[in-house]
Amino acid sequence: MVGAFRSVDRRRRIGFDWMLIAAALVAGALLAGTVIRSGTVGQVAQFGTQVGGLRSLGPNERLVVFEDMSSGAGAGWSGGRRDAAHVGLGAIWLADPPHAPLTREIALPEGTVRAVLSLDLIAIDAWAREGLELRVNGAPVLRQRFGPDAPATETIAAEHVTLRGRLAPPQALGFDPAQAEQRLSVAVAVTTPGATISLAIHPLPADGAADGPAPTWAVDNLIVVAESLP
Ligand SMILES: [Ca+2]
Repeated sequence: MVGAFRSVDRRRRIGFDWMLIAAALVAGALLAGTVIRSGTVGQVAQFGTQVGGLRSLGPNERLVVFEDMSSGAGAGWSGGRRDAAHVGLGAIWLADPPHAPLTREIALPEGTVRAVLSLDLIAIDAWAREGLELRVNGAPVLRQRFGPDAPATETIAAEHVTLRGRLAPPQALGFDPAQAEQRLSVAVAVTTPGATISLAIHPLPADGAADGPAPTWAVDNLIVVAESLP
């Protein structure tokens, strides 16, 4: 986490407790890919302030989780393991075994009125319309299928939840040189979240298929920002 964000120069006349998070994964304005949104344009404000492509923290916002897996983080997940063996993918949190969901309970500071979670879901190796479902506090909010002819991202309306994301084009990044990885970057804003947020990622079998072995997948760049009232 050290070096991943830095204090803003005070000469900019903003509070010295402001920080910039190196979160191109959240902003990603220059990345090609498919943009996914639920909610209206006006709800963009739900995701906080972006300055020059970086997420900036306001005086009422706190960084609760920042895990790019470059250090030994990730222990909060229900299972899986850190993998840093593939330079193209960097350090990631591998679902292991891949058919098991990954879940995470995230405690929020007292008085949190909104939490913004962001993370990358990475489909590795051969996917043929199998998918991943993201759940927040038990409610499915997004389903993404991967593979050559996978359908568009499916977002599911849930109370107090606004969502956006970006599906990057396939890139061969390491596990199997013959296969391309796919990365979906998701941000979820949750209002009145309570004391904790539960996050779960469930593998989905291909449409119409019985449960079977799941392809390999991973999580990376989990960031949680909590906002309280002034
Ligand atoms: Ca990483």
